[in-house]
Amino acid sequence: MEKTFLMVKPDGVQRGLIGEIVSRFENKGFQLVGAKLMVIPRSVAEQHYGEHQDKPFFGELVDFITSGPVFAMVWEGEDVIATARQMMGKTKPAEATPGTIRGDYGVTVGKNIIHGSDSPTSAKREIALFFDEKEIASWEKLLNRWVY
Ligand code: DAT
Ligand code: MG
Repeated sequence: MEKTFLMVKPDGVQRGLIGEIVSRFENKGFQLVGAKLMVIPRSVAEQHYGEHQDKPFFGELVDFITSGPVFAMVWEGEDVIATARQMMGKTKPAEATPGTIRGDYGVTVGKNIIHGSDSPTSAKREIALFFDEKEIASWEKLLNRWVY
């Protein structure tokens, strides 16, 4: 089954949105297989956002994502990578549809609440960057029988 890396960013943690965000993915029918509250080391943040290292906002982005705890998660499900991106909404909250996480809770691009992997390749890379294999639980969710 497909896995993706999702993360409530420091603004979402500070605003008390962890529970709301976890609920949305649970209610959708996806399965949580890993989660932890952590402060991201700067070197890990620079690797995580490596594709943006030449962008003018890179320094600010790394400062922000390391500024306080994030809630890092691994979720599993059919087409979870693309579907989670849909549920997050567009990068700029002003362009994100109401009903999406960024559309409902974000105002500015710099504080857009949630990160999610954008492809199978980045999901694999990001899960490995944030989680040890032993931190990922393989479990049978009985409700899956009513989802699939
Ligand atoms: P996403 O988080 O939707 O995958 P991205 O990978 O293009 O978006 O950018 C990563 C983060 O960088 C994004 O969530 C917020 C920040 N960011 C993107 N574009 C920005 C911009 N023009 N100004 C400031 N921050 C930006
Ligand atoms: Mg991205």
